[in-house]
Amino acid sequence: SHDPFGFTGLTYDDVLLLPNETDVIPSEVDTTARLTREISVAVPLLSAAMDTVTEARMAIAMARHGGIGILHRNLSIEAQAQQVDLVKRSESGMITDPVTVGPDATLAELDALCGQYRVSGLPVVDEQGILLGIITNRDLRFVPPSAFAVRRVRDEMTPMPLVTGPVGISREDAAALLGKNKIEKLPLVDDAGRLCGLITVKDFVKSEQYPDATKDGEGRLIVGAAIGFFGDALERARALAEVGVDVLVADTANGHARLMLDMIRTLKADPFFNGVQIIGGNIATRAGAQALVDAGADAVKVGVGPGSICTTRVVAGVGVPQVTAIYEASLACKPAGVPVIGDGGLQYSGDIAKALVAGADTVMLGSLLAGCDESPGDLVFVNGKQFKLYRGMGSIGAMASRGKKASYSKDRYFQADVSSDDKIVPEGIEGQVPYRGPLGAVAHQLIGGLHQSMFYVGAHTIPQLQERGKFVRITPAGLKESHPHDIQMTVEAPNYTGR
Ligand code: RVP
Repeated sequence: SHDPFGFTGLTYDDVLLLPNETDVIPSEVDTTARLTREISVAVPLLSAAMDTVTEARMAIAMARHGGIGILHRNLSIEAQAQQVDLVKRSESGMITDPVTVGPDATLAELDALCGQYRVSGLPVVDEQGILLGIITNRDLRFVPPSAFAVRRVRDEMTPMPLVTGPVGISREDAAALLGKNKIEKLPLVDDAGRLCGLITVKDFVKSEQYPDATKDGEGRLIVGAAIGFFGDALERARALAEVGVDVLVADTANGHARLMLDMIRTLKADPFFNGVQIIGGNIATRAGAQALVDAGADAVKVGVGPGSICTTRVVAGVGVPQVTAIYEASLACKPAGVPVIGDGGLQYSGDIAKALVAGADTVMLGSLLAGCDESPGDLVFVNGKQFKLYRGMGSIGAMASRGKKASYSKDRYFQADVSSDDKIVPEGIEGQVPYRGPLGAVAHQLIGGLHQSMFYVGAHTIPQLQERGKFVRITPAGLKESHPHDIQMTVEAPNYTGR
């Protein structure tokens, strides 16, 4: 007869990877992984779609370091589309649709635009798109700030003739032109003098600085964005696709739901979304993963309740310990060639390799990234130490409408119909994590840890890691032995701050 208690679920702290014969040098491993059916990443990390983790700044940083950021959806459609736009414009081989300014704009308006897009200057065009000149911070250096409200772009810009390039110019020729003329921006114009593109020195420098960056066919950074699965979700998906989103994540706390499967089928059937990869989630069982695979998902995201800020397992008593959940999902995904994303519950760099060996292709991180400079929110000081706020998308703070700002987070927990904030049943909490500095430093430790895992296991690549990696189950005594023990830590390591 059927065993009502099923099988035992294990998580990261229940297992370790066995060391193996190795000829691997940690710095030489290849961590390329499959994010979706069609997109690979140099580094198997995603930043979580949470309003204290991923907005444009984090997404840009994640893509530069070889992973990808998933923009959260606790904001209006317009505001989220704007975030996608910011990432897609942040750097590129050639900007085909550059942000421009008109000659009659005030310098204050110009300044606001430059701030919004984090650029140092803009091409100036008339209403027909004809290039009139260019204006950069070099032109503004001697303009007193008091004059910004009244002086206009046409008075301060460097007017045509400028050094320009033809449409379709090669990367090498563009670099040569920039260098020869000692300029930072090269507008591309057609025969009629219309602005058709822009190439900037910054983009060349960035591609040398970030050789692993995750980029699309046009050299722009790749970005993902979360959408819901009913209501205005389709409208949101369209708006995001229109501004060039690469990956849509149909995101709920229970992805094994009919509305979710319908949503994925709808997106996959609509030719409008041909160029966009669709991720479905979250699930924590083999059957849940199979349902998403059958609906056509390009990747399956796994995790019910492992998140550091999540209370689903105590509020609802539901979930599957994450290593087992990943393994179970992989049983459905592997044969179909659909990548698995292990979402939530990772506390240390060593958990990344454990997730991959269990059957994940990539992992999604919340708490490990929420303390970075690039995550939204300000630093808070507590007893002289620096922290950043981090909250679950199912927390009261994220789900309540509180005054003017609407919350789009409730439907993640199927509570969109709850009309008053005090009727919300939260499935997450609000807290703070230690401040960790720039993502670059954090990512270096996380990826460095993965390199060490691969060295110990004897794997040059992620597929080898998955094939050669074997677990040993441990006891609470083994876990105690694994962490520093019987000593008082006097110096914090950059990758270990205690338990
Ligand atoms: P962690 O990395 O352990 O902080 O977990 C992050 C993940 O937790 C997210 O990617 C998401 O799947 C999940 N999450 C987000 N909000 C909540 C909640 O309020 N319960 N859970």
